[in-house]
Amino acid sequence: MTEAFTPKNIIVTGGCGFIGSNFVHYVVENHPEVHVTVLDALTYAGSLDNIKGLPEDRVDFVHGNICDAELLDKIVPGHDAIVHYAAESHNDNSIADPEPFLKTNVEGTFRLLESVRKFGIRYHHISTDEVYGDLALDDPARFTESTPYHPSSPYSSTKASSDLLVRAWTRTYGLHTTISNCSNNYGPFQHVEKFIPRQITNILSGIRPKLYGNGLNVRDWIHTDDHSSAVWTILTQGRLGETYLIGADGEKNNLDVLKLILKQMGQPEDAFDHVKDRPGHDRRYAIDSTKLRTELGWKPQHTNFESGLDKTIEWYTNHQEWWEKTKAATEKRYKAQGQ
Ligand code: NAD
Ligand code: TDX
Repeated sequence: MTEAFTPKNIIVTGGCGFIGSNFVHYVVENHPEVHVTVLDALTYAGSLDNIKGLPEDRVDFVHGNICDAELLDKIVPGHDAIVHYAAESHNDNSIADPEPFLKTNVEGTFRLLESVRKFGIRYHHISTDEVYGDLALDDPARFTESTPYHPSSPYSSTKASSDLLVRAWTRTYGLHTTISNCSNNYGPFQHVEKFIPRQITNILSGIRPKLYGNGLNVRDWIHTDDHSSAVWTILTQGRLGETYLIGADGEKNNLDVLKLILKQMGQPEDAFDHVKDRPGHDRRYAIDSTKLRTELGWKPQHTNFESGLDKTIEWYTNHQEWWEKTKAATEKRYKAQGQ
């Protein structure tokens, strides 16, 4: 049994992106003894607005790239853990241009591991269920920690590569690490390129929602606050060297999610367009999170998807100034791809 870890001063990489910024908010609200340094390159997916208003004595911001070893030498000493969220995160972008995914997801993780090795601090690695590939729609199986890796896209193959680096550095150099693989997140601050925000902001902008292929692909949805509480639980109570899957039993196909969005936004249920399917589109993801629940006692709190979706729609409706800056460029990119 590993002793509980009580971090005081953590680095959160990618803390200006969707899930990273929600984690920073979660730590500030729930763990007053912890100071956070956000390290973020502010790519198209990151915005300082996502951490605006957080107390300055609790959160510092460093503008920089995780591939920058000299910068890591300067900022890592004095911290007791790195929680690594920074990534190129969008499958469609990885299909159009894989190179930044290799840089950030593989080389960036390598640089962080080398820094963790040099300064002897704790490391938690954020990963995805997509490393396991996909399941058939009629397969009763779900992913577990022992499912073989079988990634399909440039994005998921770079995430799988980064997980394997963490495992190898842990075994070879004895680093103190944990890994989590989570399912699809939803909630506030998610970039408008992703499925749920894209459809909500399309409707708010008078554009018809866009469904890839027949829409029967299944995703296993979890509210981002539940992801945050799970990561905190694993960071502080997880066994070193272990992987934990995070999921909230939220399987739904894309067509059903879209119909729910249309209904909750007062639109006819057929007011959307079918567009070109994603090449190599994974059919179904499904997480079995028994290990995390039984070993560490974690439970998701936001399991009513309709109510979580309603609040998410409300957030985008009330934060137009947050998303409209990136909306036109995102739709232009999709249009060029026939999506
Ligand atoms: P995001 O694209 O919204 O945010 C990524 C953040 O990382 C941005 O703030 C960006 O500026 C920053 N970043 C990118 N490259 C960087 C670099 N080289 N150096 C420093 N900062 C850099 O991503 P997200 O959806 O919040 O995903 C966060 C993490 O969670 C990723 O590791 C992703 O693989 C994982 N994940 C995401 C989901 C999901 O549903 N979105 C599910 C499971 C796991
Ligand atoms: O306009 C769209 N229409 C559509 O039908 C978009 C953007 C997506 N889709 C479909 C594709 C997927 O089946 O919706 C589903 C969800 O798509 P994304 O939001 O792009 O997410 P996904 O590809 O499932 O990956 C997400 O979850 C796992 C995150 O982006 C990853 O970072 C994470 O690892």
